[in-house]
Amino acid sequence: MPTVHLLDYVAGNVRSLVNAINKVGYEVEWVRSPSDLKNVENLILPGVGHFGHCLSQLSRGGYLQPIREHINSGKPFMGICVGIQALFEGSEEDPDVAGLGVVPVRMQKFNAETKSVPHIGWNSATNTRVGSSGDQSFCGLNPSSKYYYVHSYAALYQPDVLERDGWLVATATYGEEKFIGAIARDNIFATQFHPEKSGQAGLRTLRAFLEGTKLHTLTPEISIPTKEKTGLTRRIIACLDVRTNDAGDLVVTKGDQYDVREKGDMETGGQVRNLGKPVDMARKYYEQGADEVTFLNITSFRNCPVADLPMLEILRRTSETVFVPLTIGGGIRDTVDTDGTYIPALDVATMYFKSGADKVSIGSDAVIAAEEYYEAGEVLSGKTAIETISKAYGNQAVVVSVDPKRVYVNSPEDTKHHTLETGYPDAAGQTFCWYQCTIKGGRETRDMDVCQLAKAVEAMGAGEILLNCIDKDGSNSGFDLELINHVKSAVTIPVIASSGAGIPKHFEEVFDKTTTDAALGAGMFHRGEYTVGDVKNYLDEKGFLVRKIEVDGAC
Ligand code: 1PR
Repeated sequence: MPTVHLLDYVAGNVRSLVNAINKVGYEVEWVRSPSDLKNVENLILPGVGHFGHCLSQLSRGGYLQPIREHINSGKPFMGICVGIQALFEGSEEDPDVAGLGVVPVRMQKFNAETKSVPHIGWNSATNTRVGSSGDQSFCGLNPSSKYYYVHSYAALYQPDVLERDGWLVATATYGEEKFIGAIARDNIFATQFHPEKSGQAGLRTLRAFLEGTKLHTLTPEISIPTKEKTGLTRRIIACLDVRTNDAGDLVVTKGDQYDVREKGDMETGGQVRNLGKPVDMARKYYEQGADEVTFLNITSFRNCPVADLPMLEILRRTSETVFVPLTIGGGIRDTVDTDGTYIPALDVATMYFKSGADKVSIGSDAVIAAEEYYEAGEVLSGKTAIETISKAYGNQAVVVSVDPKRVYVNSPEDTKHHTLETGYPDAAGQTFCWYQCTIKGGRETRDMDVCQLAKAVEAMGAGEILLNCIDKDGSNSGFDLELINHVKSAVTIPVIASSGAGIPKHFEEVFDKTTTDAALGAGMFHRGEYTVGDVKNYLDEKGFLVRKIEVDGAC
């Protein structure tokens, strides 16, 4: 296999990138010291997290000048995510830290008053010259393809400024803001999106870079989108609740209101529902077009040494064949290992990131941390799992999974919690309710409502909320639209609607009647009633923008 060098000085969570590079026929060699760069031909600089942290680390390690020399020598260079940002002059995120200054732009934060920030999901990367100078694009990019982005800061696009200097520029639009999604000039190609997480479209760009493909002509049928639809696609997530069944096998299961055991039947009564094997099912959903796959480890595997957690192996194997973002939840907290060793949540998360996870999802621990936050007078401790992990890996890497239950009251004055007036009164005719947070898979209720929790975890640095609803879980009756709008009005970070999806129309409803940023399904996919593709086709017919599955085409 031909080789490519990877400079992973900062993040340490590039397993998916390595897998993607292998998938397109190249082998990775690591840059271990600045002097290695002299002998490198193809160089890839990935990066996640904070601009300042990455650039300072590279500077401290003595890498900045050798990277400049590599670029100036004309040898191929690719930057990914913070790797493209490193090429810029600087960022509002860390104004005192300088970038390499190869590209004369500065980044600024997306406007959070008009939309959720971070910008998470699938968006375009369209050559600004497509349509004006022949239907050409660069480095395998395609105007009808979608790419996976996750960032809060962006280089806003200024027409022709870079093009005048010979740069090829591909842009995406988020709300009212148009920003740079990818750039190329001579030996440089860099993307704000993650090619290794962008399915076949992303693999095509990686291959194009490694094979030295520059401009390519687009075939007419995939050249320019015919409809005026831009921006983030409607993100569809497949969720797999994983646990060991009574025979000790790790299986995908699914509950009704979180009860995952079979009912009634003499043969199966009381057994954990077994709906399939986690790695195989994740791959199936990827092939059906899932935009993300989430694994929730719904039991704690208490007797297992942390380093042997079965979910680590599941992630390692899944990330070999699934090239969309992977989230892992369950047990992300400070832990005492079987031998008595204390393992901070950050170290637990690091193991998952190194095994191929892109995000960790925190449930019970987030509720406890939020309680402490309010007890301390809304002061951050800096020590919680959310804070430590988001500081090290960026906010976008931390999801908080919320498991609320509806509590009815006669009037808002009957509770100190955030209430809403519901269109679905209870049997006693009560028309107000609040949503109570639970921990330990819904087994324990806490004196905190879902909006309090959402606001606290946003303040701590969570990048996204996975909003379940115990009343709706497994009901096939549609999402709890009232709950979703309730939480959306409390935070600016993205919210994933979860629980209750039973038919494709439920996804139309949730995107139509709420401002949710993504929607998640589980049971309807596991039982084989619908595929992810069915949901996307339905949304497409209804005029929603969705990412379509691409077959592996030549660059
Ligand atoms: O508390 O940090 O260890 O995390 C535990 C995680 O496991 C939490 O994210 C919690 O939501 C999850 N969990 C715990 N027990 C259960 C259970 O089902 N007994 N599953 C559980 C939660 C809910 C959803 C489900 C949707 C969609 N699963 O993620 O996939 O409700 O289902 P549907 O489309 O079939 O309605 P910690």
